[in-house]
Amino acid sequence: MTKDNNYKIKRMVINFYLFFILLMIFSIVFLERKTFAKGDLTRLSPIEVEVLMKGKKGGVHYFEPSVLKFETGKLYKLEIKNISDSKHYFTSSDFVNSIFTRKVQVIKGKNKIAEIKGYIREVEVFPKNIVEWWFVPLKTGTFDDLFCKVFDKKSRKTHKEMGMVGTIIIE
Ligand SMILES: [Cu+2]
Repeated sequence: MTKDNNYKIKRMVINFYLFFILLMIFSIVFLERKTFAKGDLTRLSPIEVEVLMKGKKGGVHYFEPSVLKFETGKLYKLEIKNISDSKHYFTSSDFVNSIFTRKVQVIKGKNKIAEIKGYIREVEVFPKNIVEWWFVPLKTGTFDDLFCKVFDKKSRKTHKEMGMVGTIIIE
């Protein structure tokens, strides 16, 4: 009877220590992560923003929405989705001069097929494809120079002339 009780007490003590050790490990990992995110802005989980490239050859071409808003110091994942029948450019030199690009990811279907790192000046997306632009805005401003430079052979105009322009606001 006493042997049995001794054994139970021992087990309880061991369990208590195990629980305590696990708790220590979890708190260390959690605190480490917090410090890490605080120091490295690119390691934050991104805020997802979507912009669609829409239109029809010979008709209209446009960005939806045509106004994009961001805030400095936050990590964004801008999903540029071409859901039209033409290729499109996402070009804004004021924008690229005001951000830090972490990476650009190329998505095919549901799979990520490429990751490009370094300074990015503009992005071209082919029909029915998605490109993700991961960046941290650094400078505030209102930039009216977003446009698409592709030439529409049917209408003999550029997409910009047909309305494919936009504004990027960094607050
Ligand atoms: Cu276009």
